[in-house]
Amino acid sequence: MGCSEEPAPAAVEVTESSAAPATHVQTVTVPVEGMVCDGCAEAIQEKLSGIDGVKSCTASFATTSATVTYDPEKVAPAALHQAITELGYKVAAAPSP
Ligand SMILES: [Cu+2]
Repeated sequence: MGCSEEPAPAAVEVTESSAAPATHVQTVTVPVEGMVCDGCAEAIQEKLSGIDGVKSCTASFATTSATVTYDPEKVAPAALHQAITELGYKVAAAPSP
């Protein structure tokens, strides 16, 4: 009896999905050989960014690598490697699947 201090029910929190809806992307960092300046990195970056399925690409001469965020349903890592090779650079090591 007396006063039952029932805690007020917490307001129902609407959980907003913070993640992007149903987009599966993967990020891979590809070590690139043959870059000699920042321009090389830019060229790689532009080339890879232009590939269908690639969401974004950041190539860096400082780290001699290209970090690519892509949709694996649209583009395979092999295609990324090929694009780099077409530009005259080498993929230092193919990441194991
Ligand atoms: Cu260069």
